[in-house]
Amino acid sequence: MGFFDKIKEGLARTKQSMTNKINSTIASFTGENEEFFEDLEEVLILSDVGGEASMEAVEQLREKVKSEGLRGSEQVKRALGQILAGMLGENRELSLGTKPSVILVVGVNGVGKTTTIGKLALMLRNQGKKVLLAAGDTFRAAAAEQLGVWAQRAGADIVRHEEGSDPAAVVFDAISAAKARGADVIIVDTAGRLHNKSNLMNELNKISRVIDRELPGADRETLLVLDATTGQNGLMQAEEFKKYAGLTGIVLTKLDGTAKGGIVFAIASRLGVPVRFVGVGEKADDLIPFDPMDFATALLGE
Ligand SMILES: Nc1nc2c(ncn2[C@@H]2O[C@H](COP(=O)(O)OP(=O)(O)O)[C@@H](O)[C@H]2O)c(=O)[nH]1
Ligand SMILES: [Mg+2]
Repeated sequence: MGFFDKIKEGLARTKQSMTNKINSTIASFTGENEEFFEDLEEVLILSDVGGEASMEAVEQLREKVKSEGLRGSEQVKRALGQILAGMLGENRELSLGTKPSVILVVGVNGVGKTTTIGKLALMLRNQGKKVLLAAGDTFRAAAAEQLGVWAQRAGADIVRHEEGSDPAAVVFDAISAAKARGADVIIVDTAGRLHNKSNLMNELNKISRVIDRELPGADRETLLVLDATTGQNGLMQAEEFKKYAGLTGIVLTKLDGTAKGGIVFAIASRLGVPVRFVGVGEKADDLIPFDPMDFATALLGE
């Protein structure tokens, strides 16, 4: 299945709801008419785009309709697609130039961190990279076991310690192992207990210091995994992590499970951190590199 079809399939629920509503609102366009713009803003807000981003998109559209003299729903739809894509920012690949480089994966419990790491490991393996996973969620033995299953599936190495051990020590050992074995990328899994926020942030800090010290100058990505079905609540978590963990990207999971794909726009406008991948299912190949234009087109497409 092509890349684009996969987005469209993953967005099936969103398309049924958000896309249909946007398209039927656009179909009602009969020239500059305040009611049309209000309806459109409401549809965007109901689709989790968020108040601010919805207002901004509609404002831009209002101006475009006026300045370019747009007529008819096809022209308006094309203009909205460009505006929405523009709001999502530039597409950028992960920087993983150094050997080894590091991907630190953070986020609260249950959002899909471990699953995403498995999918990423497979994607990188398919690009010919040697991948090593660090089982930094030492809170439950089951977490390292789950990561072990993914390591096997993806053909990646794994470094794990006993339940309850220090995650920073796991990362230290993973870095030594990666150097010794010539691994290209280390992907670090972490625990996500937010009920004890300062504890969690301290733990992430300690991991970060170990990476700084053991791999100075190495390329590092810090990806926050967010569950799309949690809607606007997820954004509050994201702001916390942004403050303490210095994010370089977002992975938005479970986009297959929500009718409100608009959360992608709220993330871009509120956080200013680019969405790098979207998860559209539980299988190994259900992770898609995020492309703003493709996403906007798929969202508005037939
Ligand atoms: N439908 C769907 N389920 C997902 C996706 N990503 C992860 N999951 C499921 O979400 C649950 C929690 O995932 P897990 O990786 O253990 O989350 P973690 O606690 O953050 O490590 C599991 O049942 C996963 O299969 C996704 O993109 N779509
Ligand atoms: Mg996990």
